Amino acid sequence: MSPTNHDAFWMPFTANRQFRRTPRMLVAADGMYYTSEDGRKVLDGCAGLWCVNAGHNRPLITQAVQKAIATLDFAPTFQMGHPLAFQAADRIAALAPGDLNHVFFCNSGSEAADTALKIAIAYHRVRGEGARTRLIGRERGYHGVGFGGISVGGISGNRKLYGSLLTGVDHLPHTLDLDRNAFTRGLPAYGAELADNLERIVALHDPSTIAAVMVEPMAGSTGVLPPPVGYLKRLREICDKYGILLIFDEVITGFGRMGGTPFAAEKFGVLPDILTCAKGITNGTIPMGAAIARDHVYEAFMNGPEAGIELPHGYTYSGHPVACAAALATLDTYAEENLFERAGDIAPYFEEAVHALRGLPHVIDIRNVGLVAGIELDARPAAPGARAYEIFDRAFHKGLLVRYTGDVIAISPPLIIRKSEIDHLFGTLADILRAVE
Ligand code: PXG
Ligand code: PLP
Repeated sequence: MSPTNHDAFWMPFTANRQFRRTPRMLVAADGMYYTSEDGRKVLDGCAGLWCVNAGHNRPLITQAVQKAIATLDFAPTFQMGHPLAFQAADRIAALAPGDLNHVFFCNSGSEAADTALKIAIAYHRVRGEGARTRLIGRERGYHGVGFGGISVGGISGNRKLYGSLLTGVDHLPHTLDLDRNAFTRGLPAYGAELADNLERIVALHDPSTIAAVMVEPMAGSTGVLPPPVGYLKRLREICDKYGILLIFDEVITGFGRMGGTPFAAEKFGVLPDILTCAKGITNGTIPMGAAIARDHVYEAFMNGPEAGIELPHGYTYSGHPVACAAALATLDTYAEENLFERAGDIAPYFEEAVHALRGLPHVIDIRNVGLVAGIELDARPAAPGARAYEIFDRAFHKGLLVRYTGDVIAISPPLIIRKSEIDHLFGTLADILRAVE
């Protein structure tokens, strides 16, 4: 049943008036496909919004959610507990690398980002280094839409309407370098030295004032920027040298997206002090996010009086029973089907397929890692993003859902995608690239 009134829902990150003229409506989903309102099958080329990593309508998850909501619809987690929250935290901690053992639940990637930033500042304060309050992000970084996330984030369009933001924030340069790295397969060879800008920022502000550096191991939302070889290791070294916490925002990169490992941290061999995740944590079914802290971070808080609340922070729905049930069943689904390994195994085929678009009209770069690809187009004069929007819209009407951001088409399918579906996905895109002006 189609709503006739499109005015009441103020749509997020959407051109609301443009949408109302040409609504694109989804009404059902199963496996690799959505069903549109007019009854067409639409291949999901972006796992919803980078979150449905196991594909749609997975029975284990659906049943777990149904059972949970009928058993314990809600339970507070402030000064109370329920078993599913402890079980889910335990499973997530076991999946996370190294001693990332302590899971703070929230409801989205944005809340996870703000939670991690607050933990980082508070961590220094409880250790007697209260002057460490500055946060370092990166140009083009995306950490959601809370005030912390947009301040540390580096997407000007998401910042400029919102006043002075957080103070005491600085930014590393982004790592996109088309001159040296265009059409790289996997991690770009050039750019590790960009991490050395952290030395300069540290020198400018003095290390004693800096709490944390937060980056996406692979910047997703801004248009798929895999990290240059050696870049993340260099960031880790500089953070260690100056006692700065390193936060990886793995909201997109988590849960197998990079192929082969649960998190990018392992894939790239760098352990952050805090790791944030969301999206794939419940396969997109129920809102959930988490900030996961290493032992030394958590333990720094566990020293005051035992009756004192160590971290005055939390959300009504932190560790919501239905979300925890969804998370547990999601992790079971990933494990039963070896989906992280599967993503790693099929990634070379996916890489070939996306790089076959090289040479088509408008394509100025192709970037990929794991089951993510970004296809960068030259912008139409005086109309940035217009060509990518047109491709996105045409794709939808041809039965393919992709994301676009600026003039980058982003592809991040569910990890269950088959070779024939990869062929169809990029074949459709190739046809559209040949057809658009
Ligand atoms: N951090 C990162 C790295 C993200 O990618 C968030 C935080 C925020 O998560 P929530 O759950 O608050 O949205 C994200 C979210 C896109 C797109 O295609 C990307 C995201 C969300 C919606 C669209 O550009 N990333
Ligand atoms: N605003 C008011 C008036 C509240 O009472 C609360 C929580 O009790 C919140 C905001 C925060 O809501 P949440 O815990 O869902 O983030």
